Amino acid sequence: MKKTLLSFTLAAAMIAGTIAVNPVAKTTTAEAATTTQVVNYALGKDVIASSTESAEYVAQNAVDGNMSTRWSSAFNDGEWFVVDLGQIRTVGSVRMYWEAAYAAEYTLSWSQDNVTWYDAASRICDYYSSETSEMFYNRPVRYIKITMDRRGTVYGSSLYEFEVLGLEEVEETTTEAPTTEAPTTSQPTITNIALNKPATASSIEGVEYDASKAFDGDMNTRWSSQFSDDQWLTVNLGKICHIEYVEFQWEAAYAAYSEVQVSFDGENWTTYRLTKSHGISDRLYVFTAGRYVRFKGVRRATPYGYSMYEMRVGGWELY
Ligand SMILES: [Ca+2]
Ligand SMILES: [Ca+2]
Repeated sequence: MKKTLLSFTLAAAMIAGTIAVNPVAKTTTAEAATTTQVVNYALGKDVIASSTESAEYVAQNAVDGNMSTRWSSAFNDGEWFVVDLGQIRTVGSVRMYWEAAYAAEYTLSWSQDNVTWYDAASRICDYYSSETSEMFYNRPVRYIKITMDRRGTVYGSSLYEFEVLGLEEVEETTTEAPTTEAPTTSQPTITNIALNKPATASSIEGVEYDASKAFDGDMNTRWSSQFSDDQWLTVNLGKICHIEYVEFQWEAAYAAYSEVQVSFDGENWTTYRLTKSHGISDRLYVFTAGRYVRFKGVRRATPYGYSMYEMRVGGWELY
């Protein structure tokens, strides 16, 4: 018995020796390592929809991982569907892949118990986009609902896929060659890509308050508009950029309600709602791409115009 054990130990030592010098076998030592991956929690989960256009376009098609199948609603505004993730998940973002029949306006809400619901994001899409994303900021979520508040076409609202994304630690498997690992998750550094970029405004209160003052990086200078609600301020980033967020540093004359709009061409705009402001500063995450970014005043907080020391656009240049 003892002799057998010794033989086994020797044999194991010999194998261990082989492992130390054999590069192929060496990868087995990384067995316990973990890596972070993006996971789609909605994939294959239960979905309930308010309607379907026909049996061909059931809601399950929006979470089947197949980009050639889709959910399509009846031809009404206000149609919705709910996906049940099966358990509470830490959700980073939601990504939607739209068929031509898109929603011009939609709301995402979430729940842990399918009873109490919270709004997470609303968006107005002035024109068609094949893909939109909304941040969930790692909320603990089980149910996610999308309501198609307003249709972009005369048809219903139609989604190829509805992804609910989160980050998960997964064990690296030894069968994966290191060279075929997922691309690095490191992203470019976020800077103020609007700094010193050319800007235009609907109006100025006076020559010392021109549009460029909101983009000069100086908190002692500011843009100030004339005294009416319908005013805007646009910056041209010069290149197509990833836009992480838009930030306003307000003077006392702030916007009680305002919108952020993003455009590739300066003519067609996608609108992102801003929640009611209490002044000082606001930051709105948009997670989109574009070249032109516009502050659009909806309602002033004071009898004066809109005035901001700085309008910052956090992101990086794409091309
Ligand atoms: Ca599908
Ligand atoms: Ca300034």
